[in-house]
Amino acid sequence: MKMRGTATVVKHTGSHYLLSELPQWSPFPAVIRGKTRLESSKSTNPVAVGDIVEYCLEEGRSEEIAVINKILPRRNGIVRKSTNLSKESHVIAANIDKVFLLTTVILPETKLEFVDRFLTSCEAYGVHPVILINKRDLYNDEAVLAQMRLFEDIYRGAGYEVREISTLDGTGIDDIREMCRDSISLFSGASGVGKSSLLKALDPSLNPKIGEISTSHLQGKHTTTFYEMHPLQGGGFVIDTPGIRGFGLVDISPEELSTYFPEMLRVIDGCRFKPCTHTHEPHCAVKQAVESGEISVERYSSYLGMLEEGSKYR
Ligand SMILES: Nc1nc2c(ncn2[C@@H]2O[C@H](COP(=O)(O)OP(=O)(O)OP(=O)(O)O)[C@@H](O)[C@H]2O)c(=O)[nH]1
Ligand SMILES: [Mg+2]
Ligand SMILES: [Zn+2]
Repeated sequence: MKMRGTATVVKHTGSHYLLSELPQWSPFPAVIRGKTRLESSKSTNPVAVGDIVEYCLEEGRSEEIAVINKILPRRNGIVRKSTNLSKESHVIAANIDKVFLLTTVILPETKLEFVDRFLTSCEAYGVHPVILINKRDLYNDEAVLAQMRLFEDIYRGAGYEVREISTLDGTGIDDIREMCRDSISLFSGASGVGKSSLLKALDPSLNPKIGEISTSHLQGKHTTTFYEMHPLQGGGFVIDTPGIRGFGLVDISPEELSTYFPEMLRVIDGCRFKPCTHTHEPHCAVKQAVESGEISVERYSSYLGMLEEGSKYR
C-alpha cells in the first residue's frame, strides 16, 4: 500500500532530503525520483530547502523511505549563479517569508559589492531582505564605527532596514526572535559572519556547528556545509546556510536592473528615455538623484559595475 502526503523540504544533503509536514516538526528522510530531478534542467538542485513537495511512502520495505514525486509551484526562490560564466544556477531556498543578510564590518569585512549583488538578486526574486550588522561588540575603534555608520547610511538611504546585533552580548537578538516568529526565515551572508551563532542565540536549545575566523585570512572557514531548516522554540523556522563566497549575477536585463535598486525604482519614472540605462542618456532622474545625494555614489557605482559585467557575459 502506498501512502501519499505533502511536506516541506527541511534539509538537503546532496542525494538525500529530510521532509517535515510543517508547522509540525517531525522530519523524515526522502529521496527523489530521477524523473523529477530532470524536470528542472538548468538548476543543480531542482529541489531546495523550503520547497513543498508531494511524496509517497512505500510500506513493506525493510527501510521505509519517502519518494518525492512532485514539486509544488514556488512562491519565490533565491537563485544564485556561482560564477557569471556558469549556465548553472543554484536555488538556495524556496518559499521564504524573510531573508536576513548578515554582514560584519570587520572579521570578516563585508564588501559593498557583495551586499549589492545579494540585495539585487533577492529583489529580482521577490524578497526584500533585512540587513543585520553582526558582531557589534567588536566595533569600538573610531575608524571601524565610522565605517559602520557609512554602511548604515548607504543601505537605510536605499530603503533597507539595517539592524545592529551581537550574538555574543545579545544586542538586538530579542527583536530578531520576534521577527522570525510565525514565518520561515533565511540567514545568508559570507562565511564567518555569524549565521549559525545567530541561530544558537535565538534558540539556545539548538546546536549548530560554529566555526572560528581564520587568523591568517581573517575570514570564516565554511563551517556550515548544508542548507538546513531549524524550528525555533519561540516559534517560526530558520534556514541556516553555508557561507557564500561570491555572487554571480542572475539573468537580469539591463533595462530591468535599476528596478531592483529600490531607491532607483522610486525615481525612474522621471527619466526622459524609457527604458533608460541611467548611463549616457540626457535628463536621467537617477543621475540627477546621484548628483543631489539622494542616491548614494556607492550604490550607483555598484549598479554600473553590474550593468557592465552583465553586458560582458551576456
Ligand atoms: N565577537 C563576536 N563574535 C561573533 C559574534 N557572532 C559570531 N561570532 C563568532 O564568529 C565566528 C563564526 O561564527 P559562525 O556562526 O560559525 O559563522 P557562520 O556565518 O555560520 O559561518 P559559516 O557556517 O562558515 O558560513 C565564531 O568564532 C563566532 O563565535 C558576535 O556577535 N561577536
Ligand atoms: Mg554556519
Ligand atoms: Zn535614467
